[in-house]
Amino acid sequence: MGQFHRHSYHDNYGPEARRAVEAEASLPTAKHEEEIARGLELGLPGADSIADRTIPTFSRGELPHFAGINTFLKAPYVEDVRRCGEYDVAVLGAPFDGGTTYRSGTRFGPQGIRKISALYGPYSFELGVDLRESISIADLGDVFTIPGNIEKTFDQISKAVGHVYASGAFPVVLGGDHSIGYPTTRAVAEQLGGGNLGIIHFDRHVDTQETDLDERMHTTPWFHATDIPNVPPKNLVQIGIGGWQAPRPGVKVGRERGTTVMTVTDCVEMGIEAAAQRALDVAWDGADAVWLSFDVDCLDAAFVPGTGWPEPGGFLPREVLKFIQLIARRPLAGIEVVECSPPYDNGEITSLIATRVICDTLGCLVRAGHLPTFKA
Ligand SMILES: [Mn+2]
Repeated sequence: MGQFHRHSYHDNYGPEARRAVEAEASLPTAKHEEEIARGLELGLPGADSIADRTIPTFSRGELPHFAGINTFLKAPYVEDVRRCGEYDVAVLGAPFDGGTTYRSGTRFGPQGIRKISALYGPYSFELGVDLRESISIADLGDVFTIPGNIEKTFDQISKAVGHVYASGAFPVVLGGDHSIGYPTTRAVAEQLGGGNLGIIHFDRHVDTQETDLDERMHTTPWFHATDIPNVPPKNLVQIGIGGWQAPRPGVKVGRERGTTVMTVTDCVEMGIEAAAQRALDVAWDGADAVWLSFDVDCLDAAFVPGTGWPEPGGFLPREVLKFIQLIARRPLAGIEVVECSPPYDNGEITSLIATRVICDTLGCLVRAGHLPTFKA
């Protein structure tokens, strides 16, 4: 070790790369080795001609990335949802697009996100985190949504998210259109013993009107969420709002209720660091927990063709990823990623950014020591 390694660390990398390379050296490999042993046991040792004896006959686990069954990050499919509390993180799909008011297709969001998530391993270079070594992830499959009945679907989603949250597993909800933001936050709010829930909401759209087309739709979740006594509008921070798709009734409600709105220009001009701090200050002001609701359309339309209401002028991917790193300095109650519509996607790019946002959120929470959460 000694001189040679220290020399290579200190002289050959940019500052972030150096931290990343140093972090990697301290990551364990125990879970990876367990996965290989499990693969060889369940999938049989590879054929005699395979020189690498870690390769099984049947693909089990991460490799090859194009093989296997599409759960999120190839996490185990946990069919018995009563067992979700045995895991640190539980992924659940909410395949519902009955709240969409233009393009549909987000009922296929969970499938699209799971499919492209196979591209990812559990390790992030810059974050210096290996999810496989740090946390256990279960994929619970999807909530049984009711096409054409938004209210019954809300009840199903609330029951599912409430079950996961109560189990102690960190909920990751794969949308679905943004109408699901109401039942997800309703479920968490019910379990805070009267304590307040804050919401950090990334979107180009305010989604705060009472009804749209005479019903509760994907344009209305935060009106109804902030009607819940312990989800006060003063703890709702809306990031990236702007463009030609913001209905005036929603703007009026936000003005009356005092939600915090930051446009893309606000965030870029004050700097992502200051904007993220403002978001944390607002969401956590007197709150016991904070939910992250991420609409992929907060990104510029160029990056998210597969979404219901694409709008130019949004964030760059690196801006939202920076935001997430900063927000995850504080714990989260859970995350939903919504409005990913694979039928309109190109090259799975929208599903990929949805996957990336989830993985970065988990990685940052691990790095900050907020995952795994303590379980009694
Ligand atoms: Mn939106």
